[in-house]
Amino acid sequence: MSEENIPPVIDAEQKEFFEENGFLAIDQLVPPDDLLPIENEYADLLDRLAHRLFAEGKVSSRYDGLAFGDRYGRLVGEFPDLHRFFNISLPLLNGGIDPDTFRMHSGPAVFGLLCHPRILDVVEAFIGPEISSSPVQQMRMKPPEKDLRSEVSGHSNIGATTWHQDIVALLPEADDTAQLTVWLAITEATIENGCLASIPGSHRDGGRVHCANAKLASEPHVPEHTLQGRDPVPLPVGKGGVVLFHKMNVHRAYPNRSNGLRWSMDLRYHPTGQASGRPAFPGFVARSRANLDEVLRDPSEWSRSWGRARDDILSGRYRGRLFEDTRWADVAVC
Ligand SMILES: O=C(O)CCC(=O)C(=O)O
Repeated sequence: MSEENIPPVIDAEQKEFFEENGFLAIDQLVPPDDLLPIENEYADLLDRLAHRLFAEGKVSSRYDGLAFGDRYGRLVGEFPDLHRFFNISLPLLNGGIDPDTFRMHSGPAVFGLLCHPRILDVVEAFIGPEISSSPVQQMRMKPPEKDLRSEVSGHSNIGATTWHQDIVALLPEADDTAQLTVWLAITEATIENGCLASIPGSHRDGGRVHCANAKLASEPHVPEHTLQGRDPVPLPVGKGGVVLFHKMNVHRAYPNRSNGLRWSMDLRYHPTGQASGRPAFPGFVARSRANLDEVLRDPSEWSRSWGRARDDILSGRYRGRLFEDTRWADVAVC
């Protein structure tokens, strides 16, 4: 689709729809050509990691010559922690951190998408022009579910995502933050390959009980029985499409039942000056009319800020919890 056919901003009807339902799907937003830098950056990263893991004896092959999605699927099948090296956040761990796998990726193509003008135009329509990019963000690269090792299939960065509200992993400091989730499809998202689904209007019901996941504290879920009578709406979007969520909206992602990679980023934004809910991790000012000097334009500085956060956590200089993991559980319901 050519650039001029893509609707540039949110209209009144879309805004009303979001206010009523707590989500909004936009089938096309980022032109697919603008996804080439991230595809190339990740292909290079995968190649480097394939060489390294093979040299270290952690995988049986480099899987040279396979297409990107197949190669990633084969490597993550043998070395499940690989997904952390591709994520755009440090791992959500409140303890038991292993420095070897306490990793992330913060390359310039990621920064380019965090600041993509079309994304920021949409965000501005909802929260105004003083926009901070929240560090509450994830890269989700999901191989076909059938190829996943059972111990990692419950991890939502590579497997299906259970019902949840985005507020659940934020520290209480962000209770009043107007956080907007922008979920971006790097590959087309379909019902078959694991698109999102949302419960319309659920953002108006308040905080819900989220049951703890005994193996993965970062994966609490709203139990299905508390959602009876609420019909979910599947949200397929094209490559470069986005889905917006209010932080109280209940949503999930279906499992990837296709034979190919399902790849997305979830990005979050809030008005500058409000708390992100994850103070250990660095956000930045992505757009401003009032304070142009505060806008971060240097991808290297953004990357260094994550490096400093990692050092602070590993050295023990940062002593707080990295994410909320207990607040929304209720044993009587779970
Ligand atoms: O892509 C996914 O699996 C889940 C994304 C999600 O739940 C979110 O962006 O809040």
